[in-house]
Amino acid sequence: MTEPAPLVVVEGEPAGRIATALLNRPERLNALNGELMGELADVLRSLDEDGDVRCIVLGGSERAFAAGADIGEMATASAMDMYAAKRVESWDEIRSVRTPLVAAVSGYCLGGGCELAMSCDLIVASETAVFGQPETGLGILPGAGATQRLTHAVGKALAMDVILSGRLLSAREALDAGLVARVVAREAWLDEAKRVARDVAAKGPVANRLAKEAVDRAYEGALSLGLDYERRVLYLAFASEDAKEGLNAFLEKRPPEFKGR
Ligand code: DAK
Repeated sequence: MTEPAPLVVVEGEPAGRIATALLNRPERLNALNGELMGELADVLRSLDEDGDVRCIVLGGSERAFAAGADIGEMATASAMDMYAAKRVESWDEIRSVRTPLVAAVSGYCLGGGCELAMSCDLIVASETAVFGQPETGLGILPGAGATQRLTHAVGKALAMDVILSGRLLSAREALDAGLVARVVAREAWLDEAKRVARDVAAKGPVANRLAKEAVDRAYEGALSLGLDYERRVLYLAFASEDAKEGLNAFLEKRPPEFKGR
């Protein structure tokens, strides 16, 4: 019997120092189900514990970094299921990785996918990248940091536009707004992210880990409170009829009919 393909493919480099983790669920545009998130948290934890790895690149495929959390999985979840879900722990583990993380983003980077990219320390984006938080179109709201991290990155006006209206941002718009560090040619998305990672890895590893912590402290106090609040209101949204309608409408490939309850 053949082994199932890993949901996260890890590649090292002969010279050590950087490692690349690529999401590998192409038939679902890397939608983040519980299994993939668990595997990702395990991979990142073991790379974080590997003293030779000084920078990690996290990427998807050329078509999609990730099109969000898995809608099929969420469609059947109650508010209590969400509250109890183990997948929340995977997000927390990713947040606690101390090794610098570079997100290599090509194609769709939506919902939980955009939140995953924002959980990294910097984003290198292909000119094809599309960023967005489509959750409210599904009757739910971002639950893995976008209400806080996107707002910090791009400011209230644009964050409200993206979250409330579903506006998508091109790579250039994301660069101009401060969400993305660099935009590169379509074919260079992964190579350029690795090049940045090698630059990071050439610096003092202790200094870099401490600098990462210090930069995060620029807004960490408010961030923790905000993330906690966001997660709780997401659970509340899952108790609404609108959430059931929005998630099922996506799966049934039809526009949602929200009733506001
Ligand atoms: N989940 C599940 N399946 C997905 C998916 C997703 N997010 N995105 C795409 N797919 C599936 C499609 O259903 C399709 O499956 P088949 O029809 O082939 O069976 C396949 O992937 C290819 O997608 P499309 O056929 O739709 O491809 P297109 O090029 O036409 O369109 C698209 C690409 C990205 C515009 C479209 O697929 C799309 O709109 N996808 C959904 C994007 C979205 O709404 N994302 C936000 C999801 S909500 C939490 C943390 C985080 C979250 C929640 C909780 N906790 C810590 C509690 C996050 C929530 C979200 O991300």
